[in-house]
Amino acid sequence: MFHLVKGIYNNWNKREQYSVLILGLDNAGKTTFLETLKKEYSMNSKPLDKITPTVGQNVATIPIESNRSILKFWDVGGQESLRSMWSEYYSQCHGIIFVVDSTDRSRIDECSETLKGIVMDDEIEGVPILMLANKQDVPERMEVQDIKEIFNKIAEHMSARDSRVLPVCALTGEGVKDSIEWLILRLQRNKEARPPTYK
Ligand code: G3D
Repeated sequence: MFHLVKGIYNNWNKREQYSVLILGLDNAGKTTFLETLKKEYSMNSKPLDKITPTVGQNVATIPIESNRSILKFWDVGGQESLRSMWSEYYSQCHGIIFVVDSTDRSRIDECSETLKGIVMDDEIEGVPILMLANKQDVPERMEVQDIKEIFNKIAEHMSARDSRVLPVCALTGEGVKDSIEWLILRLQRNKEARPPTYK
């Protein structure tokens, strides 16, 4: 009887878990974005001036929809030496956030080549991709429209799937929650194509 009740309780209590990769070149603001996200969802976060370059991985689990679902974010580091490891995470991921440093004109080609490498990988077929034009607080930034143009060229290589470019400022949090809300909707819509795991 105990096992039956426990089984029913576990089944009733199981939560959908979506894994989201946070990718982008080093210094794009991935870790800052993740820490700000944790703060926005009332979780413990590091002070933003204490962030150091990601060498291993930063992982954060954020409950959403009154705890009925979980988003698990993986910030796996963007230095060139670490990028070859990204593909190891592709088969398990339900969504990708690609963070762009809108102030770094000198690396925009490298950024676009890196993104192209991601979208061409068969393992992420159908996975929604959210591209964040970060550091929009800096006056010398590239405009979102210019970044969209770069992204649209890459989108030609993608099969039909959800993708969007949104402006954010990870440092102040502007646009951060809106961007996640966009992603949550797509993850849920994509549920049948790529089922969530259960916890
Ligand atoms: P990464 O994890 O992608 O490597 P970080 O990037 O999160 O470590 O951020 C790299 C630098 O960019 C940090 O500055 C961080 O404060 C800054 N940064 C991140 N997001 C924003 C933003 O929205 N606006 C501005 N102005 N700066 C941002 P430092 O000086 O610590 O290297």
